[in-house]
Amino acid sequence: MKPAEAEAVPNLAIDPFDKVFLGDPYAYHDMIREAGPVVWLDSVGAFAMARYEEVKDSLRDHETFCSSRGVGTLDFAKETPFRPPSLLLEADPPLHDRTRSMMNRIVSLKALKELRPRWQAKAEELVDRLVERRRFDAVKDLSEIFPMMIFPDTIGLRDDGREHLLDYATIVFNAFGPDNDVLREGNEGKEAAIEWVAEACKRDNLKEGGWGMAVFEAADRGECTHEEAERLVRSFLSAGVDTTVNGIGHMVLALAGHPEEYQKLRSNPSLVRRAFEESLRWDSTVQTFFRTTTKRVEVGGAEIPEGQKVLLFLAAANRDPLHWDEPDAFRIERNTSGHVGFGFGIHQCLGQMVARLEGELIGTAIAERVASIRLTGAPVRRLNNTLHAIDSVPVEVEPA
Ligand code: HEM
Ligand code: OVM
Repeated sequence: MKPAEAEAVPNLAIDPFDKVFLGDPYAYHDMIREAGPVVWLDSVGAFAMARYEEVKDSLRDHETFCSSRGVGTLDFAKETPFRPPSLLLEADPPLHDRTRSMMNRIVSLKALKELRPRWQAKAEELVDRLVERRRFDAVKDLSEIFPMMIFPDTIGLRDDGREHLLDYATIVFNAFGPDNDVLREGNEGKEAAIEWVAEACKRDNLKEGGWGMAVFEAADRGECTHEEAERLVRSFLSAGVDTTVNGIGHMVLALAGHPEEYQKLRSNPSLVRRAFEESLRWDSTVQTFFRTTTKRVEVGGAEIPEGQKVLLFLAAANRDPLHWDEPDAFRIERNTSGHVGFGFGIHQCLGQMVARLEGELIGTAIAERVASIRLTGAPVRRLNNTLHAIDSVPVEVEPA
C-alpha cells in the first residue's frame, strides 16, 4: 500500500533487489542519494534513505525506527517470518538490551585476547601455504577458509556439517529482501542448512568451553531462558561467518586492485586495521537493512507515516560525498570513523571486534609475506539480497 505521503518525495523505479543493481550497486546509490534525503521505491513499496546523515539519524532513533517488525521487507506485525525472530537483530528494548548485554559479556575483549594467539597461528599457517602456491583464489582458498578455521571452534560447534554455515547465511541474508529470483536461485538446494543449524544450536550439540555453551551457562544463571539461549546461539551462526568471509574477501580484492595502497600497507603494517575498516566502508558487505516506523516522523522535510518500511542503504551512506572526502577512492590512510558498515546505535554489530581481529590477522599475515598481489582474472560476484558478496578473486602473489 502506497501512502499519500509517498507522493511528496521523489519516486524511483529502481529495484534495489534486481540482479543488475545487486551486482554493481554504486551508480544506483548515487542516484538515490542525489534524488533526495528520502525517496519512495515503487518496486519494494517502501521509503528509502541513502544519505549518511539521515541513515545514521534513523539508526540512532530506534524508538521511531524499530527492528522488532523485522529488518527486511517483511512486516512481522502482518506476516510470519521463515524462522522465529532474532532476539538481538529483530528485537527492540527492553528485550534487546537484556539479550545484548548478556551477549556482550561473552564476546568480550578478554575473550578475544585469549583467542588471538591461536587465531594468529592459523592465519599465518594458511597464508604461508598460499604464498608457497603463488596462484590461488583469494575467496575459495582464503576468505572462505579462514573464518571456518577459527569461528566454529570458538562457538564450540559439532564437527560434522559445518559446511552448512555458509548456506544458512545465504538463506538468512536473502530473506531480508523480497522473494525474488536472487533468493530462489541463491537458496536452491541449501534447505538442509536450516535443520542443521537448528540442531547445532542445542546444548547437547555444543562443546564445553565455547561461546555457544557460555550462552547456556548464562541461562543457568537466570540471565535468559534456555529457549532464548538456543536462539541467541543461532545469532552467532547467522551473522558470524558469511559477513567476515566477504569482509576479508573485499579487503584482499580492494588491495589487489589498488597496488599503491597495498605498498603503503607493506611499508607500514600498523595500517592494517585501517585498511580493513576502509575496505568495509568502500565496499560494505552488509549493504542494507530495513526498519519499520512506530509513529509518524519527519525526515529531511519528508513525512513518513506510522507502520512504514524504510530501507536504509548503509553502503551508500558510507560513500556519501556530503560526508566523505572523495568517497569512491579506496585510501587505507583515511579516517573511517563513523562509517556504518557495522551499523550504528543499539544494534551496532555484536561481532565487530571478532571481524576486526580476523581482518587484522589475515591482513598482517599477507603484508608480512607478500610483496605484491596481482589479479589473474575477473573477480566473480555472488548475488544476495543483503550482502555484497564475492565468490572468486583469482590472484598471483609475489613472495616478499
Ligand atoms: C549486527 C555487519 C560480523 C553478529 C550487525 C549490523 C551490521 C553488521 C551492519 C547492524 C544490524 C542492524 O542495525 O539492524 C557486520 C559485518 C561483519 C559482521 C560487516 C563482518 C565484517 C559479525 C560477526 C558476528 C556478528 C563476526 C558474530 C560474532 C552480529 C549480531 C548482530 C549484528 C548478533 C545483531 C546485534 C543487535 O541487534 O544488537 N552486524 N557484522 N556480526 N552482528 Fe554483525
Ligand atoms: C541474528 C542475525 C542474523 C543475520 C544478521 C545479523 C548482521 C544478525 O540472527 O541475530 O546481523
